[in-house]
Amino acid sequence: MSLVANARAMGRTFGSMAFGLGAALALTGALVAAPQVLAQAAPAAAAPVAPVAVTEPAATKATSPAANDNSAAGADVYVPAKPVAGVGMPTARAYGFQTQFSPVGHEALAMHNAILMPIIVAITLFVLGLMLYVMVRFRRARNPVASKNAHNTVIEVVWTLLPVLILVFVAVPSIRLLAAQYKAPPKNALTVKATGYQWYWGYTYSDNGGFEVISNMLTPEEALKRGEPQQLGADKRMVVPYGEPIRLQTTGSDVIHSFAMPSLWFKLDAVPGKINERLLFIEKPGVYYGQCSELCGARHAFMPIVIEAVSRPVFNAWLKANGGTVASSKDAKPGTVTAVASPAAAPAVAAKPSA
Ligand SMILES: [Cu+2]
Repeated sequence: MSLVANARAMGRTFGSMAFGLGAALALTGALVAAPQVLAQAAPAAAAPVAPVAVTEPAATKATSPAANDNSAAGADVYVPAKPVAGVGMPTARAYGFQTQFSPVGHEALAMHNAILMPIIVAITLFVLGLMLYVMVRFRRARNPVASKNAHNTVIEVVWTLLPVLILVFVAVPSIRLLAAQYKAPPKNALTVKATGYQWYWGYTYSDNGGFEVISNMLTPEEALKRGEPQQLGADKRMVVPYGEPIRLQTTGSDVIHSFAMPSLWFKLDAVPGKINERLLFIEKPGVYYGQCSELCGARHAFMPIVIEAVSRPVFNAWLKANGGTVASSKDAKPGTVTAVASPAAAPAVAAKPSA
């Protein structure tokens, strides 16, 4: 076979490869260009086990997370709420982020969906388009004599300045988000300390008598019985009020753990001999699931975190039921979120007490 024929055959091969790449890219682009798909989905990595569907009547499934508001049941009594499938927990076969329930979570998700993803997709498509063009237009068969150009001042200025401008454009909202994530909690915030143990969590209510709630993962059978997602359900929950600032502190008792709640945009290492703290603000009542996110030993994968956000009166009742005290300065502080479910939507009697 002559050299020319060889080059032609190679050109054809490259041509079909380019077509295949283009088709694959078009598909990827279509997928990526749908930010709402991303916004609804949960990270696949955070879903080691498909969550068990809640085996409740349609009333529980169909209602919004606000349906978990116990205060709607009338009396200020804490009854563990049933989780709502797909809310505050990972979803099977999903990708992207979980739906957010905190102000900083909304900001971060918007940063990802409206700024980072479009820029990344545009740059990727642009570079791939350039590569395909060069591969086809300047292949040896079509362009046997290569150009000897070594400099082009205009292009060099453009490809230096453009990336700088893009980075500056991304840096402004990025730094603002970083600052928002580490904003100090206000002085009157409720303090809760999460301690990581090998391999379970303890929640200490420092402002309310200093009692500690020890939380262990449910066995698969028990989780199924209670309608809890497997490997995410725990026997005791960290109960906190919604609609008010919480100073969530983390520490480790033995090794480094990490307190991570994907749907609340909260992740903070729990380090022995040290207290980290961050502001946690939960907008809606509901049950939210997370996991230890720092490899901490043999049972690292089996120390889930369950936060239940309830109204302030129900939280106070829960404190008293657990032998805690109710601080007067923080008593009956009105929540800034006023969403309350209709009484019929709260399945108070259906919930199985775990406290
Ligand atoms: Cu851990």
